Amino acid sequence: MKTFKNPVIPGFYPDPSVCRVGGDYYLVTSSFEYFPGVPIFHSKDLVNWHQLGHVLTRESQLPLARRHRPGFSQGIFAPTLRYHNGRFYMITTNMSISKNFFVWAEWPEGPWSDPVYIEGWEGIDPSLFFDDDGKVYITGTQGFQGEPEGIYQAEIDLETGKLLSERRWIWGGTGGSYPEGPHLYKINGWYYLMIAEGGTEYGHMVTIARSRTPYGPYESNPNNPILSNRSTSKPIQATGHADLVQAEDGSWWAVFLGIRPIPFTKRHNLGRETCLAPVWWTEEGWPVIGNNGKAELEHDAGNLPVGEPAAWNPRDDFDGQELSPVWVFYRNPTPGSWSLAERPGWLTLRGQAATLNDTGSPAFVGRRQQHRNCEIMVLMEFEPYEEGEEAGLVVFMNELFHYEIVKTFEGGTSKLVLRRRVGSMRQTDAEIEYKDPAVILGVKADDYSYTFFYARPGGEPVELGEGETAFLTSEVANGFTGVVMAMYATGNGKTCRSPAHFDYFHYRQLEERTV
Ligand code: 6LW
Repeated sequence: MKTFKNPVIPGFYPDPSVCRVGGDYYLVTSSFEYFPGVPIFHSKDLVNWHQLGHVLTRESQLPLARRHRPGFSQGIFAPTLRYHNGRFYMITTNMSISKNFFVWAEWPEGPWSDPVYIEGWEGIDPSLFFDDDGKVYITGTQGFQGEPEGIYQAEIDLETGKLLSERRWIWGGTGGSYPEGPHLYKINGWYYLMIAEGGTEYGHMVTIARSRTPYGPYESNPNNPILSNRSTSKPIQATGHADLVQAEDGSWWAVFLGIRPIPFTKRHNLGRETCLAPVWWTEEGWPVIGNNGKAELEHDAGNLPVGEPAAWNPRDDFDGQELSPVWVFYRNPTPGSWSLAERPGWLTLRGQAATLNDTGSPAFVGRRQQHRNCEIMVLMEFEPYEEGEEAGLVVFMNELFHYEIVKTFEGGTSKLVLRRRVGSMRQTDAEIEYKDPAVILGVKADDYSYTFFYARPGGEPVELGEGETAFLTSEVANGFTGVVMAMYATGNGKTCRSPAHFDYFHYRQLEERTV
């Protein structure tokens, strides 16, 4: 029996939405305040995914200026991806401006259109459904000012982005909190409305209802939820927010988010990850996801043409003209804050006034931590000679929760410093004088700690200290993201005179890729 392992896309890739075009599958996920936004992946087998790039690559598509207090994810919430009549549509919410919009493209690699904002449509988690009669429905999570919470729907004209009908409440779920994340499908003459309930934490679940007409009345599946790992001791928890797709052989599959708590804890640092499970249909015509409604680390792959995973490339030498799509900025990057051209073969960061603690955009190029056990290492050249200039490596959850190992210029001398911020608690863990321009900085992650080290090029690594993984978890730090490991620089209130150059970023897995 051929099997596959979950998560199929490890690391913070939540709220997956999938569509199939012939033998090709495409998938998008949420990206919150990271830029570019909405990573888009391609697969031939639903199991091995290759990132094509991002859907939202221009600031005009994704303004991320922060309006609210720190520590809470804004930006892009749950997107939906659909293909219709030669066009891909991606619809989502930008929480930084509280607007719903869609973009479209003829090719998944882009170029994607400018955003079409949907006036009169509020809330989150918008989804599109193309009916056989040519009508297009927008379905989303709403319920304001005394209205019942739940799923609302209207007809929409995708050429103009205008609503063609009144919005109507169509279902409130089965009584769980936060009925949200709807997707509508037409299967065998039924309209199926699948949603998430219970909140995106440990009570998360997927429920479904059906009707003969798009607006209902929706009849709830008597066997809801069709997926939930709540109240189990399974290694994958918080499963929910699913999307269905049918393979060419007629089999059905669901992608959904799940978390892998740190063993023996109820905390997770890698964010919500993209998982896959087979879907079965009961005789009464209701779908059941996974192992009788439970998601496992390993599932039967059925007839999926599962290929070999691509070899993991541990190292980026920054030799290309463009950054690989694995890299993201925190909010819209400030022009001049990064460059691959300034020193060819190196990534150059120029520290801005914004620090890691601000709601602006620091000079920051990072990638998701995708494995609980891994090691990252960079070779940095940085010669600060103005007070407060610093550059280094950060293990980042949000601006209130991060640990960093940096080279900085303080009190007239340059030093290596290890420090942490855990909410309002800030601490310097280690400080040593370090004058050489070049330094190797590294972090080794395991289930319970991040261990920081440095080395002189050609020298032995020296440990500077460690910090708990527990504080860099969603349960402690809030928000909807997972840990991002980044190179960064800051002038602590002004632009740095000295650039920081990174020769490579090495990311080594210390465990099997998907376990
Ligand atoms: C998303 C909502 C949810 O909009 O979390 O898990 C929110 N589900 O549907 C952010 O990811």
